[in-house]
Amino acid sequence: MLTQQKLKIAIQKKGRLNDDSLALLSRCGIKFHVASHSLIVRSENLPLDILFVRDDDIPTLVMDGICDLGIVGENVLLEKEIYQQVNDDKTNFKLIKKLNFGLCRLSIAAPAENGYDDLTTLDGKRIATSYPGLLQKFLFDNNIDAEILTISGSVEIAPKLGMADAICDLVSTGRTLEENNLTEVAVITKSQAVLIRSNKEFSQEKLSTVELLLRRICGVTTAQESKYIMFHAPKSALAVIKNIMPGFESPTIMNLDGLIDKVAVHVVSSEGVFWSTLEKLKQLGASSILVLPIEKMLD
Ligand code: PRT
Ligand code: ZN
Repeated sequence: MLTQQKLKIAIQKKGRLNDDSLALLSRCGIKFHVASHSLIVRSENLPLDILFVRDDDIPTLVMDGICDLGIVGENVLLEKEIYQQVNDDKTNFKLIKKLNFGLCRLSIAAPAENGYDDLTTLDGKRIATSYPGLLQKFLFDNNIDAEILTISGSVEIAPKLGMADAICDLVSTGRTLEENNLTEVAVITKSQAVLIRSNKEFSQEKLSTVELLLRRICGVTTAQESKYIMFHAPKSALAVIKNIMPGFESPTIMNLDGLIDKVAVHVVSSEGVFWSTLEKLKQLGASSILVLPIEKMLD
Protein backbone atom coordinates (compact mmCIF):
# COMPACT_ATOMS: atom_id res chain seq x y z
CA MET A 1 0.00 0.00 0.00
CA LEU A 2 1.42 3.39 -0.98
CA THR A 3 2.17 5.62 1.99
CA GLN A 4 -0.06 8.47 0.76
CA GLN A 5 -3.03 6.10 0.55
CA LYS A 6 -2.65 5.09 4.14
CA LEU A 7 -4.80 6.88 6.61
CA LYS A 8 -2.89 8.68 9.37
CA ILE A 9 -4.36 9.21 12.79
CA ALA A 10 -2.67 11.36 15.43
CA ILE A 11 -3.09 10.48 19.08
CA GLN A 12 -1.47 11.76 22.27
CA LYS A 13 1.94 10.20 22.85
CA LYS A 14 1.98 10.45 26.63
CA GLY A 15 -0.67 11.70 29.01
CA ARG A 16 -4.26 11.31 29.98
CA LEU A 17 -5.70 10.46 26.56
CA ASN A 18 -3.02 8.00 25.43
CA ASP A 19 -4.31 4.79 27.05
CA ASP A 20 -7.96 5.34 26.16
CA SER A 21 -7.11 6.33 22.57
CA LEU A 22 -5.07 3.15 22.07
CA ALA A 23 -7.74 1.05 23.78
CA LEU A 24 -10.39 2.47 21.45
CA LEU A 25 -8.34 1.65 18.35
CA SER A 26 -7.73 -1.88 19.68
CA ARG A 27 -11.42 -2.38 20.37
CA CYS A 28 -12.07 -1.38 16.77
CA GLY A 29 -10.07 -4.44 15.74
CA ILE A 30 -6.97 -2.51 14.66
CA LYS A 31 -3.84 -4.57 15.25
CA PHE A 32 -0.59 -2.74 15.99
CA HIS A 33 2.46 -3.06 18.16
CA VAL A 34 3.66 -0.02 20.12
CA ALA A 35 7.30 0.06 21.22
CA SER A 36 8.09 2.46 24.07
CA HIS A 37 9.62 5.21 21.91
CA SER A 38 7.48 4.76 18.80
CA LEU A 39 6.53 7.98 17.03
CA ILE A 40 4.72 6.21 14.22
CA VAL A 41 3.22 2.74 14.21
CA ARG A 42 1.78 0.86 11.24
CA SER A 43 -1.35 -1.14 11.67
CA GLU A 44 -0.82 -4.78 10.82
CA ASN A 45 -4.29 -5.32 9.37
CA LEU A 46 -5.57 -1.97 8.05
CA PRO A 47 -4.02 0.71 5.80
CA LEU A 48 -3.54 2.97 8.82
CA ASP A 49 -0.58 4.65 10.55
CA ILE A 50 -0.82 5.89 14.14
CA LEU A 51 1.27 8.98 14.94
CA PHE A 52 2.18 9.70 18.56
CA VAL A 53 2.41 13.44 19.27
CA ARG A 54 1.73 16.09 21.91
CA ASP A 55 -1.98 16.80 22.23
CA ASP A 56 -1.51 20.53 21.49
CA ASP A 57 -0.04 19.66 18.07
CA ILE A 58 -2.96 17.48 16.97
CA PRO A 59 -5.30 20.22 15.62
CA THR A 60 -2.47 21.74 13.53
CA LEU A 61 -1.32 18.38 12.18
CA VAL A 62 -4.90 17.60 11.12
CA MET A 63 -5.51 21.11 9.76
CA ASP A 64 -2.38 20.95 7.63
CA GLY A 65 -3.38 17.53 6.32
CA ILE A 66 -0.24 15.87 7.70
CA CYS A 67 -2.62 13.63 9.61
CA ASP A 68 -6.09 12.77 8.33
CA LEU A 69 -7.64 12.12 11.72
CA GLY A 70 -6.84 12.99 15.31
CA ILE A 71 -8.06 12.19 18.80
CA VAL A 72 -7.88 15.24 21.05
CA GLY A 73 -9.66 16.91 23.96
CA GLU A 74 -12.41 19.33 22.96
CA ASN A 75 -10.72 21.89 25.24
CA VAL A 76 -7.60 21.88 23.03
CA LEU A 77 -9.76 22.06 19.90
CA LEU A 78 -11.88 24.98 21.15
CA GLU A 79 -8.79 26.91 22.24
CA LYS A 80 -7.27 26.36 18.78
CA GLU A 81 -10.49 27.53 17.09
CA ILE A 82 -10.42 30.77 19.06
CA TYR A 83 -6.74 31.26 18.25
CA GLN A 84 -7.50 30.79 14.53
CA GLN A 85 -10.41 33.24 14.69
CA VAL A 86 -8.35 35.89 16.45
CA ASN A 87 -5.68 35.52 13.77
CA ASP A 88 -8.25 35.59 10.95
CA ASP A 89 -7.32 32.05 9.95
CA LYS A 90 -9.67 29.25 8.99
CA THR A 91 -10.09 26.07 11.03
CA ASN A 92 -9.56 23.29 8.52
CA PHE A 93 -10.79 20.45 10.68
CA LYS A 94 -14.14 19.00 11.56
CA LEU A 95 -15.29 17.29 14.74
CA ILE A 96 -16.76 13.96 13.65
CA LYS A 97 -17.40 12.02 16.85
CA LYS A 98 -17.42 12.57 20.60
CA LEU A 99 -15.68 9.62 22.22
CA ASN A 100 -16.93 9.63 25.80
CA PHE A 101 -13.56 9.51 27.55
CA GLY A 102 -11.21 12.20 28.90
CA LEU A 103 -14.24 13.85 30.49
CA CYS A 104 -13.47 17.10 32.27
CA ARG A 105 -14.53 20.74 32.53
CA LEU A 106 -12.65 24.01 32.18
CA SER A 107 -13.43 26.06 35.26
CA ILE A 108 -12.49 29.25 37.02
CA ALA A 109 -11.50 28.63 40.63
CA ALA A 110 -10.30 30.87 43.42
CA PRO A 111 -8.95 30.51 46.99
CA ALA A 112 -11.84 29.37 49.17
CA GLU A 113 -11.09 31.98 51.87
CA ASN A 114 -11.32 34.93 49.46
CA GLY A 115 -15.06 34.51 48.97
CA TYR A 116 -15.09 34.67 45.15
CA ASP A 117 -18.49 33.04 44.94
CA ASP A 118 -19.87 34.95 42.00
CA LEU A 119 -18.42 36.16 38.75
CA THR A 120 -18.55 39.88 39.47
CA THR A 121 -16.00 39.39 42.27
CA LEU A 122 -13.43 38.58 39.55
CA ASP A 123 -13.58 42.13 38.18
CA GLY A 124 -10.14 43.72 38.29
CA LYS A 125 -8.50 40.46 39.36
CA ARG A 126 -5.74 38.45 37.70
CA ILE A 127 -6.48 34.90 36.48
CA ALA A 128 -3.77 32.36 35.59
CA THR A 129 -4.51 29.85 32.81
CA SER A 130 -3.20 27.72 29.95
CA TYR A 131 -6.42 28.50 28.05
CA PRO A 132 -6.23 32.28 27.41
CA GLY A 133 -8.54 32.17 24.37
CA LEU A 134 -11.42 30.37 26.07
CA LEU A 135 -11.00 32.45 29.23
CA GLN A 136 -10.88 35.74 27.32
CA LYS A 137 -14.09 34.85 25.43
CA PHE A 138 -15.85 33.83 28.65
CA LEU A 139 -14.83 37.04 30.43
CA PHE A 140 -15.92 39.13 27.45
CA ASP A 141 -19.29 37.31 27.15
CA ASN A 142 -19.90 37.84 30.87
CA ASN A 143 -18.76 41.43 30.94
CA ILE A 144 -15.92 40.86 33.38
CA ASP A 145 -12.81 42.93 33.26
CA ALA A 146 -10.02 40.70 34.56
CA GLU A 147 -6.36 40.34 33.62
CA ILE A 148 -5.20 37.03 32.09
CA LEU A 149 -1.84 35.53 33.00
CA THR A 150 -0.92 32.76 30.54
CA ILE A 151 1.21 29.98 32.02
CA SER A 152 1.82 26.53 30.58
CA GLY A 153 1.49 24.26 33.62
CA SER A 154 0.99 23.95 37.40
CA VAL A 155 -1.70 26.60 37.14
CA GLU A 156 -3.23 25.57 40.45
CA ILE A 157 -0.31 26.88 42.51
CA ALA A 158 -0.41 30.38 40.98
CA PRO A 159 -2.58 31.91 43.78
CA LYS A 160 -0.32 30.44 46.50
CA LEU A 161 2.73 31.94 44.80
CA GLY A 162 1.01 35.31 44.62
CA MET A 163 1.09 35.24 40.81
CA ALA A 164 -2.68 35.42 40.41
CA ASP A 165 -5.93 35.85 42.37
CA ALA A 166 -7.71 32.99 40.62
CA ILE A 167 -7.11 30.23 38.07
CA CYS A 168 -8.83 28.79 35.03
CA ASP A 169 -7.95 25.11 34.55
CA LEU A 170 -9.29 21.67 33.74
CA VAL A 171 -11.08 19.80 36.51
CA SER A 172 -12.14 16.17 36.55
CA THR A 173 -12.50 14.79 40.09
CA GLY A 174 -11.96 18.19 41.78
CA ARG A 175 -9.19 16.72 43.96
CA THR A 176 -6.49 19.13 42.72
CA LEU A 177 -8.70 22.14 43.52
CA GLU A 178 -9.42 20.76 46.97
CA GLU A 179 -5.73 20.04 47.67
CA ASN A 180 -4.91 23.64 46.78
CA ASN A 181 -7.81 25.06 48.75
CA LEU A 182 -9.53 26.43 45.64
CA THR A 183 -13.28 26.51 44.98
CA GLU A 184 -14.97 26.52 41.60
CA VAL A 185 -16.53 29.86 40.72
CA ALA A 186 -17.75 29.06 37.18
CA VAL A 187 -17.63 26.32 34.54
CA ILE A 188 -16.53 27.72 31.17
CA THR A 189 -17.02 24.58 29.11
CA LYS A 190 -17.30 20.82 29.40
CA SER A 191 -14.91 18.66 27.45
CA GLN A 192 -14.24 15.10 26.33
CA ALA A 193 -11.99 13.40 23.80
CA VAL A 194 -13.21 13.79 20.24
CA LEU A 195 -12.29 12.44 16.81
CA ILE A 196 -11.48 15.14 14.26
CA ARG A 197 -10.78 14.94 10.53
CA SER A 198 -8.99 17.15 8.11
CA ASN A 199 -11.14 19.15 5.67
CA LYS A 200 -8.86 18.05 2.84
CA GLU A 201 -10.44 15.67 0.36
CA PHE A 202 -9.61 12.00 0.96
CA SER A 203 -8.73 9.47 -1.73
CA GLN A 204 -11.26 6.67 -2.20
CA GLU A 205 -8.95 4.28 -0.30
CA LYS A 206 -8.62 6.62 2.64
CA LEU A 207 -12.33 7.32 2.63
CA SER A 208 -13.14 3.60 2.85
CA THR A 209 -10.81 3.23 5.84
CA VAL A 210 -12.32 6.31 7.55
CA GLU A 211 -15.83 4.93 7.04
CA LEU A 212 -14.85 1.52 8.37
CA LEU A 213 -13.15 3.08 11.38
CA LEU A 214 -16.09 5.36 12.13
CA ARG A 215 -18.58 2.47 11.90
CA ARG A 216 -16.49 0.49 14.36
CA ILE A 217 -15.98 3.46 16.72
CA CYS A 218 -19.75 4.00 16.76
CA GLY A 219 -20.19 0.28 17.48
CA VAL A 220 -17.71 0.42 20.36
CA THR A 221 -19.06 3.64 21.93
CA THR A 222 -22.71 2.57 21.64
CA ALA A 223 -21.81 -0.80 23.14
CA GLN A 224 -20.04 0.91 26.07
CA GLU A 225 -23.14 2.94 26.86
CA SER A 226 -25.41 -0.08 26.54
CA LYS A 227 -26.06 -3.01 28.84
CA TYR A 228 -27.61 -6.42 28.26
CA ILE A 229 -30.16 -7.04 31.00
CA MET A 230 -31.69 -10.41 31.87
CA PHE A 231 -34.26 -11.15 34.57
CA HIS A 232 -37.30 -13.21 35.49
CA ALA A 233 -40.54 -11.28 35.93
CA PRO A 234 -44.22 -11.91 36.64
CA LYS A 235 -46.18 -11.65 33.36
CA SER A 236 -48.64 -9.33 35.11
CA ALA A 237 -45.85 -6.78 35.83
CA LEU A 238 -44.47 -6.54 32.27
CA ALA A 239 -46.45 -3.44 31.29
CA VAL A 240 -45.26 -1.49 34.36
CA ILE A 241 -41.70 -2.75 33.95
CA LYS A 242 -41.74 -1.46 30.37
CA ASN A 243 -42.33 2.05 31.69
CA ILE A 244 -39.40 2.09 34.10
CA MET A 245 -36.76 0.41 31.92
CA PRO A 246 -34.71 2.62 29.62
CA GLY A 247 -34.58 1.21 26.07
CA PHE A 248 -37.22 -1.44 26.80
CA GLU A 249 -38.89 -1.09 23.37
CA SER A 250 -38.57 -4.66 22.11
CA PRO A 251 -37.54 -7.12 24.78
CA THR A 252 -37.16 -10.85 24.14
CA ILE A 253 -39.71 -12.66 26.33
CA MET A 254 -39.25 -16.39 26.92
CA ASN A 255 -41.30 -18.96 28.82
CA LEU A 256 -39.75 -20.57 31.87
CA ASP A 257 -40.06 -24.31 32.15
CA GLY A 258 -42.65 -25.28 34.78
CA LEU A 259 -43.76 -21.70 35.53
CA ILE A 260 -46.90 -20.27 33.99
CA ASP A 261 -47.03 -16.80 35.51
CA LYS A 262 -43.33 -15.86 35.11
CA VAL A 263 -41.21 -15.19 32.04
CA ALA A 264 -37.56 -14.58 31.29
CA VAL A 265 -36.87 -11.14 29.84
CA HIS A 266 -33.76 -10.16 27.86
CA VAL A 267 -33.27 -6.60 26.74
CA VAL A 268 -30.53 -4.26 25.52
CA SER A 269 -30.69 -0.98 27.35
CA SER A 270 -29.10 1.81 25.36
CA GLU A 271 -28.87 4.18 28.32
CA GLY A 272 -27.11 2.05 30.94
CA VAL A 273 -28.90 1.04 34.13
CA PHE A 274 -28.91 2.59 37.55
CA TRP A 275 -29.17 0.73 40.85
CA SER A 276 -32.45 2.53 41.50
CA THR A 277 -33.96 1.00 38.34
CA LEU A 278 -32.86 -2.49 39.42
CA GLU A 279 -34.33 -1.94 42.88
CA LYS A 280 -37.66 -0.89 41.31
CA LEU A 281 -37.54 -3.99 39.12
CA LYS A 282 -37.13 -6.14 42.21
CA GLN A 283 -40.04 -4.39 43.93
CA LEU A 284 -42.17 -5.26 40.90
CA GLY A 285 -41.43 -8.96 41.44
CA ALA A 286 -38.42 -9.45 39.16
CA SER A 287 -35.73 -11.93 40.25
CA SER A 288 -32.40 -13.34 38.96
CA ILE A 289 -31.50 -9.89 37.59
CA LEU A 290 -28.26 -9.83 35.59
CA VAL A 291 -26.69 -6.77 33.95
CA LEU A 292 -23.93 -7.56 31.46
CA PRO A 293 -21.54 -5.29 29.57
CA ILE A 294 -21.67 -5.38 25.78
CA GLU A 295 -18.40 -5.48 23.91
CA LYS A 296 -19.41 -4.70 20.33
CA MET A 297 -22.65 -3.69 18.69
CA LEU A 298 -23.62 -3.25 15.03
CA ASP A 299 -27.12 -2.06 14.10
O1 PRT B 1 2.32 16.33 26.71
P1 PRT B 1 0.99 16.79 26.22
O2 PRT B 1 0.97 18.24 25.81
O3 PRT B 1 0.44 15.87 25.16
O4 PRT B 1 -0.02 16.59 27.45
P2 PRT B 1 -0.71 17.65 28.44
O5 PRT B 1 0.08 17.66 29.70
O6 PRT B 1 -1.00 18.95 27.76
O7 PRT B 1 -2.13 17.00 28.64
P3 PRT B 1 -2.70 15.94 29.71
O8 PRT B 1 -2.17 14.58 29.40
O9 PRT B 1 -2.60 16.46 31.10
O10 PRT B 1 -4.25 16.03 29.30
C1 PRT B 1 -4.67 15.65 28.02
C2 PRT B 1 -6.15 15.91 27.90
O11 PRT B 1 -6.85 15.12 28.87
C3 PRT B 1 -6.63 17.32 28.21
O12 PRT B 1 -6.43 18.20 27.11
C4 PRT B 1 -8.11 17.09 28.51
O13 PRT B 1 -8.84 17.02 27.30
C5 PRT B 1 -8.10 15.71 29.16
N1 PRT B 1 -8.28 15.76 30.63
C6 PRT B 1 -9.30 15.14 31.30
C7 PRT B 1 -7.52 16.40 31.54
C8 PRT B 1 -8.09 16.16 32.79
N2 PRT B 1 -9.19 15.38 32.61
C9 PRT B 1 -7.47 16.71 33.98
N3 PRT B 1 -7.99 16.51 35.07
N4 PRT B 1 -6.38 17.13 31.42
C10 PRT B 1 -5.81 17.62 32.53
N5 PRT B 1 -6.30 17.43 33.80
C11 PRT B 1 -5.49 18.01 34.92
C12 PRT B 1 -5.84 19.46 35.25
O14 PRT B 1 -5.10 20.34 34.42
C13 PRT B 1 -5.44 19.54 36.71
O15 PRT B 1 -4.05 19.74 36.85
O16 PRT B 1 -5.70 17.28 36.11
C14 PRT B 1 -5.79 18.16 37.23
C15 PRT B 1 -7.18 18.17 37.78
O17 PRT B 1 -7.66 16.87 37.96
P4 PRT B 1 -8.61 16.52 39.19
O18 PRT B 1 -9.02 15.08 38.96
O19 PRT B 1 -7.79 16.65 40.42
O20 PRT B 1 -9.78 17.44 39.16
ZN1 ZN C 1 -0.59 19.54 25.96
